[in-house]
Amino acid sequence: MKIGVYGGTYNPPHLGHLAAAKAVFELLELDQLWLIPAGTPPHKVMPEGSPTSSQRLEMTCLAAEQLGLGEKVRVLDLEISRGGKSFTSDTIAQLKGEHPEDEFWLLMGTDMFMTFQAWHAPEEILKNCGIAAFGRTEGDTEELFAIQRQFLQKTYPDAKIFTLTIPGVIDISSTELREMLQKGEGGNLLAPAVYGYILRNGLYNVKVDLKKLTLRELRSVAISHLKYTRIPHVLGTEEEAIRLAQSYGAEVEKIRRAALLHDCTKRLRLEEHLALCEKYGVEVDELEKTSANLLHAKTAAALAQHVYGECDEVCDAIRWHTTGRPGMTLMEKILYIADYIEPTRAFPGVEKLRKAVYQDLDAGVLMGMDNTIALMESRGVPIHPNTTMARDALRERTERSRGE
Ligand code: DGI
Ligand code: FE
Ligand code: FE
Repeated sequence: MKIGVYGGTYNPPHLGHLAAAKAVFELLELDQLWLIPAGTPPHKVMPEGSPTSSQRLEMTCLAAEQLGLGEKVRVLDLEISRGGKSFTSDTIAQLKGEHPEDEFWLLMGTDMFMTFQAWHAPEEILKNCGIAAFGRTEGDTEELFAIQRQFLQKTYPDAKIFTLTIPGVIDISSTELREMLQKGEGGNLLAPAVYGYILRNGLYNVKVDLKKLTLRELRSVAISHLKYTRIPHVLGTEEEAIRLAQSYGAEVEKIRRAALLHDCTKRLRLEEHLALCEKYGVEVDELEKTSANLLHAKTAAALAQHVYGECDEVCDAIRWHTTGRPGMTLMEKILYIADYIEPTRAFPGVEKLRKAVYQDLDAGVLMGMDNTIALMESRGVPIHPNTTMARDALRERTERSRGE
């Protein structure tokens, strides 16, 4: 296997890292890309607002997911868990020792490449891997690269060196970026999930009140809670909910906020849901105790209320988005069904359901509930009483209005 290794402090990981990683991955036709956040020297005093090592690790994981390479990209904690500052030569030697059959390529930006001979044990590094240097700015010309490449090639005759300029790559200095973040700028230089994570944890002294986030900020924060594969679903739900709110006269801003947060705890395990319920005093019945699927609606509503300060209407829409309940409000119905028919959903009958929803909301929601119940029955999943009661109440209501 051909494996690219890209180390850095990732403080924070930004779009420059991602663009470079992606370009090298493709140009070198790598099979794997391993991102390795560096450890920090134990004696070094970090400026206020600095992320901890594990927060840098988490941000790097969020950023890595945005590459869309799935299992082909991994984030390794070996330098962070080793503690203190690591020499690249040790890291590479360790990786090569563990994976002797694989071919390693060390990714680095221009500044690192230009001073490579001054690193600790460069010959040791070159014994175990090739180096892939990329120009990060328009100014890093191939000419400059060539001189250094020739020098290294002469000094280390067996070295494998590959240089590439990545056209249009965004040049971002982490130092400047941190200063920008402090001033409330720079969010556009980060993957939304990473920016959301920074806001959520108040890193780099960003001063935001989580209870007063703008819709844009809330979107980033919401995305930072999600697994990469769920992002299109949540953005699709927002889109569908806007359309439905416009058709049926609901408050667009509120339904958008509800849609963005509706699955924000979907990533959690059952124990984590139960811990959140305990923390926020959420009552849990016997069936819910066994089902993360049922609990995610309640824990997401709890975060919406207690962490993000959302109003009752928004929280209720989130709370009832999985089961529904008797006497659902317009907002609750819209979120329930937007979740079901949003553009990325593809199941037999979805087109018919979409049509029905835009013709008559109640009839559409009822159809959705009937489908869900039938599907769960066929799979032997225990149905929550709220689900059944919600369906019965809506059925009665639609039958009554038909009879009139
Ligand atoms: O979170 P999503 O996947 O976007 O959708 P959702 O919140 O509507 O549903 C999540 C899961 O919950 C889905 O697999 C179906 C399941 N579910 C819905 N109603 C009930 C239920 N599971 C049980 N056990 N009982 C229910 O009444
Ligand atoms: Fe859900
Ligand atoms: Fe959902």
